[in-house]
Amino acid sequence: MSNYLVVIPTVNEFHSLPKVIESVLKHNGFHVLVVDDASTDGTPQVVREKMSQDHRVSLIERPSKLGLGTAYVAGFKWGLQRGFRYFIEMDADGSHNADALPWFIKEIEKGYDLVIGSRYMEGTISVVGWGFRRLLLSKFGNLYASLMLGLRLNDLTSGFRCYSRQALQDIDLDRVHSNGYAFQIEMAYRVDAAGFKVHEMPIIFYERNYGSSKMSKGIVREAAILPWRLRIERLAGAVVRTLFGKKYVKEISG
Ligand SMILES: Nc1nc2c(ncn2[C@@H]2O[C@H](COP(=O)(O)OP(=O)(O)OP(=O)(O)O)[C@@H](O)[C@H]2O)c(=O)[nH]1
Ligand SMILES: [Mg+2]
Repeated sequence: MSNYLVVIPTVNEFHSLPKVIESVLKHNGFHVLVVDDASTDGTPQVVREKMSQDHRVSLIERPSKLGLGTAYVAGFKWGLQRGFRYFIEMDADGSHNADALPWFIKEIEKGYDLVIGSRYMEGTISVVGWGFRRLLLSKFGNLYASLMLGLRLNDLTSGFRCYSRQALQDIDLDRVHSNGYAFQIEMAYRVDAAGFKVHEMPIIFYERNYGSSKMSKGIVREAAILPWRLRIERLAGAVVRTLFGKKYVKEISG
């Protein structure tokens, strides 16, 4: 199967979503799944209208704002059940340019399992419309997470990325509990820890023009704590492996 699923999580993205969906559908082989969390501005209606025009558009509606991470996990499981080969994460607010989609496929088909669209490659910053404080927070967050987890990646928090089916099948999505930026960090960590190849390619990120940010102080706090949680998990795994051997660890982790 040569189909690629673009998963777009939404909360009140009525103004930008139609354009984003159209920009994805311009590319052959790409399907769109919107995972909406109880938007009140007519976002699901926009998706239903698109669904009536194009069979490549689908919608999952959830009853309340349950978080970005669980929205993606629900979308990935939906796509795995339907046999999609590659899975792309994309924001609904216009920050990610769909022209990069074929490039993600080109890169991942070189033999990677996660390709991250990076804003910070080779010492450059390709972000349009951010102030100094926002940029500093993002750069510092990335440096902190990559050093803590020993991952040599420039943009761990980027939400424009592409996974192989194999990676999503193997990492046990039920173990992923974070939301927000932490979700992006945790997914990259788990894909890498499972022995899959992670790669970055350059993208340009544009600050949203419409709607409002869903990010909060809680989400920044979650991202700050996550690397510690993952390190403790890794340490606990190593201790159990030393005490009981590899087989036992495999059995308890299923
Ligand atoms: N389904 C769902 N989608 C969410 C949730 N939180 C955020 N989103 C969506 O996830 C995408 C990224 O969220 P944003 O608020 O744009 O986060 P951001 O890009 O870091 O912040 P901005 O600079 O304000 O754009 C958008 O498409 C949101 O609508 C959530 O709890 N559930
Ligand atoms: Mg955004």
